[in-house]
Amino acid sequence: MMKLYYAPGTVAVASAMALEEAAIAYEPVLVDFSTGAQTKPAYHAVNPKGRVPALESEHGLLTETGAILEYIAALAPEAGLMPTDPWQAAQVRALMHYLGNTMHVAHAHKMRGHRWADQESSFADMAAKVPRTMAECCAYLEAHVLTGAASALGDRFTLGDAWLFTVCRWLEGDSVDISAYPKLARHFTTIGARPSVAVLRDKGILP
Ligand SMILES: N[C@@H](CCC(=O)N[C@@H](CS)C(=O)NCC(=O)O)C(=O)O
Repeated sequence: MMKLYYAPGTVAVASAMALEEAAIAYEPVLVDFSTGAQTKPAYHAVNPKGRVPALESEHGLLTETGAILEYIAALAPEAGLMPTDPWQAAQVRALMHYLGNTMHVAHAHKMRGHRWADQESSFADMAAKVPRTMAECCAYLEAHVLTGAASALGDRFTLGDAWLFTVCRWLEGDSVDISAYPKLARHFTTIGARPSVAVLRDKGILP
């Protein structure tokens, strides 16, 4: 059985949600951020990046949310987590790349400023800007990306929905009021009501 290394509420939630939606059995393995487990040699022996998620498969370790999600979708095509139409699939990937490369990075400036700077004053400056950069991302998604009724981009749940839901859970902590973005708020509520989300709560993957 595959193992998913996760910490509750992190971007690893998207991978866990995809596994649940694909009905793929997996063993969740907690990486306890409260003790800094992700920085310790024991976890670095598993994932030298010191990050979650990491998916241990029979072939070896897979990291990066985008790669993990696509792997899960490919393992369970019957779950329809990625559209078969090339253009629609590309739209889902465009959303996923935006979430990973822009929005997650903007969010990380609140708690992880040490990745980019050394001085305390730099951390404060970076953290102070997070509500604005995250709000700008929300405004962009609201105006230019969210076109679907039941999901972000259409009528079917896709990998993009799992990742978008995961990132939107961070908005309150980033002092962004999701209700200012009606399509995003509706998406958050709709996806949050899925049975897979309840399962993640039961398993402690979603706080
Ligand atoms: N590009 C990676 C980013 C993974 C990442 O940064 N995960 C965060 C949690 S949301 C983490 O493990 N942080 C631990 C740390 O910075 O110490 C992905 O999308 O999977």
